[in-house]
Amino acid sequence: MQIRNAQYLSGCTSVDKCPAPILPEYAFIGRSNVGKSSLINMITGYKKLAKISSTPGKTRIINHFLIDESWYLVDLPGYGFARISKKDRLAWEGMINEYLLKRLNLLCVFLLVDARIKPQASDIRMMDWLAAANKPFVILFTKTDKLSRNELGIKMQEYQKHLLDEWELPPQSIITSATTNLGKAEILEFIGEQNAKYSPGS
Ligand SMILES: Nc1nc2c(ncn2[C@@H]2O[C@H](COP(=O)(O)OP(=O)(O)O)[C@@H](O)[C@H]2O)c(=O)[nH]1
Ligand SMILES: [Mg+2]
Repeated sequence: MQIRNAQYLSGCTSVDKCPAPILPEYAFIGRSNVGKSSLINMITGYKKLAKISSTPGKTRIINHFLIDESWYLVDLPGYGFARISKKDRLAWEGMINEYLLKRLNLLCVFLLVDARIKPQASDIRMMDWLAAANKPFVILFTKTDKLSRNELGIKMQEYQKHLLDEWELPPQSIITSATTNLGKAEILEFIGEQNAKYSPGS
């Protein structure tokens, strides 16, 4: 699949204010700075679609993009701030959990994980939560251009080993780089397959 057109649709502060749930939807979630906006720009081919910032912001907004008038991409606010207050963290969790549970057209969550670092408790917690909520998800390993081939192999093996401690069948994953376009075809093929299976109300 190829994307021909992508446009910013809306930013909402709660699931009830999101666009009508009439098209298949895919959400990008992950720790702040993991590369969500960069990856959205990479797969759409629009360099400035999702705002990229190297300083993590605190805005809690669910950003919708309309792709080829036929499906939605969603950029969710990041988690894992070291210095976030408990109140802010709970507000984030409440909003995200509600979105993930109530958004029935959400076909799959892409959980972005920095390929360079060891498994983070916040990411593992998110995977556990998604599994418990029965929400399909795919791990996207990001920033792999910053690793040598050899380092990447080692990191991926370590991560899979960690996942295998908990999962009989580890979650599906795709290796990506927003810099080199690695993983673009695979992500778009995956979305294309899901879109083809989608029928509203099912
Ligand atoms: N080298 C490299 N840098 C990346 C990649 N993806 C994101 N970055 C950088 O990481 C920082 C955070 O990216 P951003 O997309 O804003 O992350 P977000 O907070 O998850 O939306 C920015 O400085 C990006 O340029 C990647 O694949 N390779
Ligand atoms: Mg971002």
